[in-house]
Amino acid sequence: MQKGMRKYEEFLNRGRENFLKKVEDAYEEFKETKTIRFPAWQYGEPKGKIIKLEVEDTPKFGQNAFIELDSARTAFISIDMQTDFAGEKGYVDVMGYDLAATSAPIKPIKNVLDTIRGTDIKVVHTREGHLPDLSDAPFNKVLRSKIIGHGVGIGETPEGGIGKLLTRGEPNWDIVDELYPIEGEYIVDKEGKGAFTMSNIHLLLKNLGVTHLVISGITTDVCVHTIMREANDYGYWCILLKDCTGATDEENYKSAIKSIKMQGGVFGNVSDSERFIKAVKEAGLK
Ligand code: C5J
Repeated sequence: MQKGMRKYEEFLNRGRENFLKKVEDAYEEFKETKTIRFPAWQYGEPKGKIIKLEVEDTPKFGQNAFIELDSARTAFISIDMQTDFAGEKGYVDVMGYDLAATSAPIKPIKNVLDTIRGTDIKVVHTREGHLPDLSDAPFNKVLRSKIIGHGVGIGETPEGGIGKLLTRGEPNWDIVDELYPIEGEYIVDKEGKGAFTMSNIHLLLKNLGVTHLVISGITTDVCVHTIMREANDYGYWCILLKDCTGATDEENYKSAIKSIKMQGGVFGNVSDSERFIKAVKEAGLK
């Protein structure tokens, strides 16, 4: 037995070789085509149309590549596009941040929704918020929100506000009108920044047969990054559309985008709404 190799691992060698052969094949194909092909060996033949999406700074900064998605196994995720994060007298506004940055993604997300609605791409919206009695709200989160909000925190209504901050059922907690879900789309409610440990999203995506996530929403460095990291760990292929996301701080936005691209795509890939819309149209979906 090789030093450092526990005995039981010898049993696994055949699986390892088969798996590495698939990796080798995909690698050879990538070298020739600069494309990460849809892994039909793993998920089965495509059920929808293949979307060939350009992603930037892949595998290295300054290099572009493509990734293939099966439309029928793709979900477009719109994360926390709620008034609390993008509108006046909401949570982010009360904390004193510039709403221009968090509301900027509304238009590009709407452009994507207009393109994909009516296709077989699934649409999932998430909302961050707590039960009205705050029984699911961590004390640390609520206290910190009160401190940064100068006395008005989660569960309380700011002066002139339209409802209690980050509280389920309040008008400010809901998704902004421009991006409001339509029939056939999914809504995931979550208490945390992440969704995979805090909601039914993993089960929902599994039931829908989703393998690839096209991600949008706010804020880039908080909920968007947390969810992207969780999804990536579970093996979903994640692509963030960089103009469809915004943060409360420009430097954090830039760092969040950059960190995704490290290590050849440590948390997935980055593209934008124009490239995605073009790819959807070229796939013959619209
Ligand atoms: C934050 C979020 N920023 N949706 N939540 O607290 O990113």
